[in-house]
Order: sequence, then structure tokens, then C-alpha cells
Amino acid sequence: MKRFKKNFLWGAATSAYQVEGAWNEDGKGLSVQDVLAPPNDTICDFKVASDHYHRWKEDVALMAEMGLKAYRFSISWSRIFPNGDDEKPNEKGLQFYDQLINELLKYKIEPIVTLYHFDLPFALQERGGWLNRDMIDIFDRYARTCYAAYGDRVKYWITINEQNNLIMHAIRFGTLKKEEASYKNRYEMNHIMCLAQAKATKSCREMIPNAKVGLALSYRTAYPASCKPEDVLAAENYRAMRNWLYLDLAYRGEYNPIAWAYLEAHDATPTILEGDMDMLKSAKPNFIGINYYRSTTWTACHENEKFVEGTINLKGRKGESIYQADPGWFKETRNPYLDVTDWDWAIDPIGLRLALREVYDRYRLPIMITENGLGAYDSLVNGKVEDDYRIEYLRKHIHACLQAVNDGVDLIGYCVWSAIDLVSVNNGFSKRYGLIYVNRDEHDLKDLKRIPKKSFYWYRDVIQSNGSNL
Ligand code: BGP
Repeated sequence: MKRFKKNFLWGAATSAYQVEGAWNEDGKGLSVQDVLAPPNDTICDFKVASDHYHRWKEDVALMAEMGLKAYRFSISWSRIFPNGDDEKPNEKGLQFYDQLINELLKYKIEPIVTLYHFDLPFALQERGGWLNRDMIDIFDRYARTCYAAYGDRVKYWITINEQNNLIMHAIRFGTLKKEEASYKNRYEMNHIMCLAQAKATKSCREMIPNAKVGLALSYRTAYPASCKPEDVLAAENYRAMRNWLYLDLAYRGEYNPIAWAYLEAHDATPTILEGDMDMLKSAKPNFIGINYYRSTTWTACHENEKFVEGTINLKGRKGESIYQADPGWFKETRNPYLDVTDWDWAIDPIGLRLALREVYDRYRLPIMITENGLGAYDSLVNGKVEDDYRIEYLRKHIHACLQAVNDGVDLIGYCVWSAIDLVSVNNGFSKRYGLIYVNRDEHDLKDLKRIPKKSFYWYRDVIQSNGSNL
């Protein structure tokens, strides 16, 4: 039985706008996330979040106590360039991440830096956002500024987090306004984002020769609901649109043929200028980040059926999600073999093993699990959070990673989402993921005290034993 590599990156992750707060301090400009209204008024915004901007030292000390070998965080673009492409970067913004990186290194925690995690500077959104081809150079300039500032200490770089969510759920993630969110615009934007990513990847490899650079994709394993050939086809169609479209563009520099057929059928093929495909091909990112939470299950969707956009479960009550249906392509359904979280996410560690096998089989590059975790309601009882359900989830998923390593996958790291409680993308503060509890509620900030959960101590043992004590 193989074990995890000796220098395996046992980590945990966060993103800037979900954890930092201080949304308008020290010269930070607005990001789209600061402007986007929460999906309903019972859900909090991102203005204070976990107040990490003011408590980063205490937070890093706790990460060190947990024994983390790596910490994945993102840089808030609008802290560095308040308007996205100002003449000069904001010194205070640069300083914040500089001191954070130094503090991590003091404890021998490897920083893994994401450049763009959903929080585009609002000023750039006002200039057309990702529909504007100028974004290719603007993103590259921002990336180069970060490489120049931190490249002497940061080896792991992630360009864009979950581009597939930014495209498929463009309205909810703030990448497009409702009236602009045609398929044509989404995939036009996707093409431009891929070019921006390619350019920034090339710059990274040029400026930091020993860098590991890649993207982080929101990966979903897709099962057919039955062995009926039409269902198998539906699952394959979904895989192409959710996973391969993005990974093939980034790691092979080409459009996946099934995804291209989908774009043609939806009148959504992008404008490809001379040199674009060469740029994509020449980028050569050298590792793949996978964010994995759940698998999905698919049946055939007849041409005559109704199109259903699908909804996010905002209430946190099982069974309230509406599944998507795309006539002629795929229709989602519940998997009767799997339990789900309170937000209807299918809990499926074998799905993670499959994900790792299929991605490695296809691209033969080192993979890092850049996010994996359980969103749950936690309760603080007598000063403690006994989150055995989270331990159970993580144990099974880490075990699945070990099995994938035994299947031959080159897995270099694993990051729990999240290091500390933070604001969920769609579900506010009630849906918690952290190994460290933050004492606040949806609208009552309380004392924001940090309290290690039971899972914190469990993960510390896992790390200390390099994954032997699960
Ligand atoms: C991923 C994002 C994270 C994160 C996580 C959990 O999509 O990269 O930012 O929040 O999912 O999602 P949610 O917060 O919606 O539960």
C-alpha cells in the first residue's frame, strides 16, 4: 500500500472576500462581491466576514498550531489595484499580503496563492468585465505585480478559481447582469478569461522559473442515472460542459469537441482571433487544482422537455433544490445511493477517487485538491464544537485520496475548505466549513472569537501522521 508523499502539502483554504472583511479599508476599491446583494435578507454580506484582515496574526498562529503545511488564500485584486488597473499599486494592499506570507513562512507553512477568486474589481466590471478583451492584459499586469512582489517566496500560484462557476452561474457570481447573461456572452467571456489565464500563466513561468502554476476547477463527477445508453450520453455531455471544456482549454489549448458541439447548438461559439489558440497552447500550466465537494447524476433530457435553469438551495433544508434540465443534453436527478448535506450536496468520497483518476488519466499532471469540505450547521456548546460529521466527511474523502494515490495518481496536496469559518458564497455564515469556529452569527458579530473545533485536533493528528491516522 502506497502512502502520501513525504512532502505532501496538508493544507486548508480560504478566499479573500469570504474571510477578510475590511471591505473599504486601507485604500481597497470595491469588488463585484461588495456590490452584489446577498441572495436574500436573512443572509449576511461580506463586509466584515471573519475579520481576518485585522486578526491574521492570530489566525496564522492557530494554523501553525494545527500543523498546517500549506495555506491556500487569495489576493483581493481591488486591494492591490482599487480600480483594477490603476497606474500604481496600492502599497497598503501589497503590504497586507507581504506580512501574511512572511508570517506563514515563519511557521514553515507553504503559501498557495490564488490571484482571482470571484472578486473582480467593480471598476473593471463597469468597463464590460470579462467581455472586454482588454482584460487579458489587465489581468496579466495584476498577476505580474503579484509575482514581482511575492514570487521570491511564493512557489504555488493559482490563476483563476472556478472559472466554470463564473461562467455557468454568471448572474449569481456577479460576472454578468441578468439582461446580459445569454449563452453567447457567457462563452465569449469564457474564451477571454482563458486567454487571460494563459497569458498570466506564461508570465508566471517566465518570472518565477521554479513556480508551480495552475487553475482550480469546481469539478463534478457525473454519473448516468442508469445504464440506459441515453443516460450515459447525458452524463458524458455534462462532463464535457462542466469539466473538459475548461480543462482542455487550459491544459491542451483546445476546445473539447462535445463542448464545442454544445456551443454551436446554443448559438454560443466565441469569437476566436488569430493567435488565440496559439496563446492557449503555449501557456503550459504545470499542475491542476481540483475543488471537489460532491458528485452529480444525470438522465437524458428530450428535445421537447422544458429548459430549467436549476436553483441553489438557499434555505439549507434538504430537498429544496430545483435540478437543472437542458433539452437534448442533460437533466439532473437525485442519486438514491448517496446521502446529501442540508444544502442537497451529494456526499460521495468515491466520486473524489474517480475525479482524481479521470483527471490524471487525461492530463498526466500533478494534482492538488485545492478545496474539499463539508458545509454544515455547527453549534457552540459549552465553549466547544463537536463536529464529528465533518470529521467523518473529511476522513472518507482523504481515504479516497489515498486510494487514488494507490491507483497511480500524482497527488501533491490536499486543502480542507475552509481553514476557518467564513461567509459561504451563497449561504451566509450559517453554512460553516471551518476547522476553526468564528463566534458570530448571520447578523450579530458577537466577539468574533476563534475556537478550534474537534475537527481541528483530528486534522492535526492526520497531518502529524502524514495521513496514516485517519
Ligand atoms: C467553492 C468556492 C468557495 C466556497 C466553496 C463552498 O465553489 O471556491 O469559495 O465557498 O465552494 O461553497 P458555498 O460557500 O457555496 O457552500
